Amino acid sequence: MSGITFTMIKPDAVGKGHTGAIIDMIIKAGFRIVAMKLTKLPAEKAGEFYAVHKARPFYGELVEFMSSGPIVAAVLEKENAVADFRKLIGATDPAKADPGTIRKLYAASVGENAIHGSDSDENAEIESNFFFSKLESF
Ligand code: 3AN
Repeated sequence: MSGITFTMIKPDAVGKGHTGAIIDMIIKAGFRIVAMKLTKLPAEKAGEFYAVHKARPFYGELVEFMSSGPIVAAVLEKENAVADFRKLIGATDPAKADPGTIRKLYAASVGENAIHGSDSDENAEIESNFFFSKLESF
């Protein structure tokens, strides 16, 4: 069954000029881009997006980082999208990410880890709706 996932190429990866290479990997892995935009998150919006992490010690740092520069947000479609995309991006900590994954190639640290991928179908839907109206996807 076809499903969707949501991704953000984070400010570190966009700032270092890795956007094109990462989008190329996503397309070659078989994902269809349903919606995509280059945008910048005000701290307030970044805080809202990561509200589930509010109690974690790194929340302030995460919000500051995610609003520090442009990001690329996208909705991706593929069979088994959530799990397959998590495989493509690799572990949260790039030191533990498998070779050939996006985080292994482009992430510097657990905090500045290049890319986001939804962790469930439910969150994929919520996160996609946070950034895009249904009219913007096709
Ligand atoms: P993932 O992005 O792999 O789902 P989560 O949900 O555990 O990982 O964490 C969300 C985001 O919070 C990560 N992408 C990362 O940017 C940040 N983060 C997670 N753990 C840490 C940490 N120990 N220190 C700083 N930032 C962290």
